[in-house]
Amino acid sequence: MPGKKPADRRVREREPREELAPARKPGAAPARPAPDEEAPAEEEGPEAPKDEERAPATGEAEEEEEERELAPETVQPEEAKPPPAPPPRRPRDVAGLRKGLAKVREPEGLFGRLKILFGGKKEIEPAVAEQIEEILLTSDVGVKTTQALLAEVRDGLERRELREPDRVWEVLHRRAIELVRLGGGPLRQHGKPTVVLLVGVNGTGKTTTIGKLATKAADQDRKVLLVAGDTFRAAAVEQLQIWGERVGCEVYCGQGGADPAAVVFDAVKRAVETGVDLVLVDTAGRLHTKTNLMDELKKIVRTAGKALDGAPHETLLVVDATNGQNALQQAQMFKEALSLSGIVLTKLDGTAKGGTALAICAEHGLPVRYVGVGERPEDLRDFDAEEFVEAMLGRDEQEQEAAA
Ligand SMILES: Nc1nc2c(ncn2[C@@H]2O[C@H](COP(=O)(O)OP(=O)(O)O)[C@@H](O)[C@H]2O)c(=O)[nH]1
Ligand SMILES: [Mg+2]
Repeated sequence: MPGKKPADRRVREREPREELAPARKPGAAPARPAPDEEAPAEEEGPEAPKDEERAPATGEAEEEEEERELAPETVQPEEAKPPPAPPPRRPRDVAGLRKGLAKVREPEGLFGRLKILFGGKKEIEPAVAEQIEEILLTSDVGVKTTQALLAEVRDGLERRELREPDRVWEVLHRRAIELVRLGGGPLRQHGKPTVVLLVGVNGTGKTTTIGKLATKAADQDRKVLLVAGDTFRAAAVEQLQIWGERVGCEVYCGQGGADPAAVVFDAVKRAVETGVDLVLVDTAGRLHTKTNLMDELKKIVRTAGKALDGAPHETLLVVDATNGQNALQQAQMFKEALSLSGIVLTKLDGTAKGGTALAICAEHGLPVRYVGVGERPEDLRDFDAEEFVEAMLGRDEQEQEAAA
């Protein structure tokens, strides 16, 4: 069997932690295997166990009661479900996040432009709705989401029930929170090991996010394994190895050009044997072969499930906030092929627009789980709807007092 050797293994032995991060609350929706897959053909599975060990196709997933306790809150926007309870929260740090979103708050940014528009006005005229719309549309909020965000303001202004700038801010703020509050929360331990797949097009920040997530997990004394599922680009493997060294965790790589699904299968097996808590799988964003990227990713998903029942427990789509409408299209494309459990929105420090988070949440029903606000390991922040909207659209206390 080719591609079985962990080419570069750098291990810093850690005492496995007694207790892992608590499992998700019971009753959360189960992790779903990739949608619309028929029973996968077995020919390509590396040393794959046969059918009975395989993760079921979507149609069978409803019967999987036993998995529910540890399963994530996979978002299924089409189904009517009660809103998930918010996960346990760390203290909010609006000021900290605001530093990362500094561009959004500059005069040419989303917040900055709204602030200028509202500035000094005692009363907002109905016609101002058009200007708010223009600002939202040019800030990557997207057409549908802009309408959703603005409907109540527009209506209120037209009826003259809404006149004061303070109240208009309030409504926008509240609607924005409602749009992005999808109850994702940070990664949870779904069992040992928990396998997480990161997908997304090239350059969005998958490998960097893996490094950041590994740093967080290692800081909590969790044993991490990084897996190089992008086997065709030597640079991709090297980049992951650098993160492995930095974090002090093992990196599992196949031989150059090995079948990524085979590498993932072996890596997950190894993680089970060596008591790893968290497996983070890096994947390709574009292929240098004729294989279709989505087919390859689906195969990785199937193979992970053969190596460990329920794996991958989460599949995160990494999206670059500076990509605007492209980010929305990427979400659509990946959502159609894979069962995504959420979004990592990167490079928010690099955009004055900032509307991508609102648009992805509102249009795709995918919860943002983390936001990237820089290249350092500590620049990955857990996403919290209130904190995010307050950091982006919240006014300074001084301003509010001045307006009162
Ligand atoms: N400013 C900024 N840069 C980022 C962030 N996340 C990733 N990057 C940078 O984006 C580039 C591409 O990231 P990489 O992880 O290689 O993307 P991949 O191709 O998806 O694996 C690198 O230069 C990263 O340092 C972020 O949140 N903010
Ligand atoms: Mg990469």
